[in-house]
Amino acid sequence: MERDTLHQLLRDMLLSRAFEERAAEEYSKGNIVGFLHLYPGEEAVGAGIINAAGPADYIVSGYREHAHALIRGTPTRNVMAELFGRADGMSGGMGGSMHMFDAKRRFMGGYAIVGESCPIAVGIGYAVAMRRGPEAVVCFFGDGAVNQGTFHESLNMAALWRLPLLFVCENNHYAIGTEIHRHSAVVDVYRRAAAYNIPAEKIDGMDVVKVYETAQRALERIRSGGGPQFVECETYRFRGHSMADPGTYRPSVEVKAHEAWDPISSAIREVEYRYPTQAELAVAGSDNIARLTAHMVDLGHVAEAEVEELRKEVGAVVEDAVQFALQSPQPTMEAAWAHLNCNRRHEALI
Ligand SMILES: Cc1ncc(C[n+]2csc(CCOP(=O)(O)OP(=O)(O)O)c2C)c(N)n1
Ligand SMILES: [Mg+2]
Repeated sequence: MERDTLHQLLRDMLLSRAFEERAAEEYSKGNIVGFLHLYPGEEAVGAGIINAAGPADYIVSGYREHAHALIRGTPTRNVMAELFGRADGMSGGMGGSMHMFDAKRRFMGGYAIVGESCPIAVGIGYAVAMRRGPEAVVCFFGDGAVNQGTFHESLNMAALWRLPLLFVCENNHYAIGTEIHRHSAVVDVYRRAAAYNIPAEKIDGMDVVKVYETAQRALERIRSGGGPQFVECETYRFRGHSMADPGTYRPSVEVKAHEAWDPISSAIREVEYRYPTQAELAVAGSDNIARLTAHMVDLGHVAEAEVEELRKEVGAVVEDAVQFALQSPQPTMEAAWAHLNCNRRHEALI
């Protein structure tokens, strides 16, 4: 893989991580309110897939989309300002965390409803097909979405009409606190695509190189008229769920099942609720950023010192974004009206 591509992937992942960790901090200060779904641990999926897509392709995301927007190229300042609900936010401060939108970069949202990205992506794919355009549509969703009716209807229509869609499941094995084997009768998500005749594969979503190369191949097939493709990326998120087990040699499902029977550790968990430290995460070894860095150091593409520089650089970008967001004005009531498309004057609509 090209050195520049690897550097881009690493920078995107570091920026996403720094952004999200800072967002958590700003949330606890009260600068961000409402829901805030963060992405640490899953960066390899967003970075690999979105970098493989071309600038004309459309990206449809869910409610965990800040990093997707950043990787797509939306300025950090505008993403942060949106989290702060300010007028300079990418949705004018009207959307907040779950409703980011950047039409210029064909970043088509930001949706709060589980499974909502699928029919939206089908609609965009249908429009592309009707115009006989060369674009592809990337549709992100979580493992929790695959039990929604919208997911199945969307896969069926996409396959039936051979739409240029890349379905990307970010499978972190949990839908909120529910492990996949408790919410899905089929735990190998990619196998569901077979019911709709869509070529599908499951890959290691912690390996950004693998994600990037798989997405590139899938997008090539889509562009050459192969119809929709499906990629399941197995990943793990460090925030939002207890990252109880650093022992990557055991499947976490197995470890959790055993822990559930340990009355002492469950009692401790009741009183001690905290996120793992950076040192604990480093021991866990599954950090996608550490893996990419090691790969690049091995190839002689980057030196440890450069990575440190990069960390500082993205840290400064995020700091600048926070200051920008703090100074950005609150949106006005007029702006709220301007964005409201409802039947305000009771016109006859048909
Ligand atoms: C239709 C619908 N049902 C329930 C919810 C509440 N909800 C929000 S996130 C979530 C879990 C989704 O899990 P997954 O798709 O695996 O995404 P992850 O949070 O793991 O990234 C649920 C049930 C919702 N937003 N929409
Ligand atoms: Mg999930």
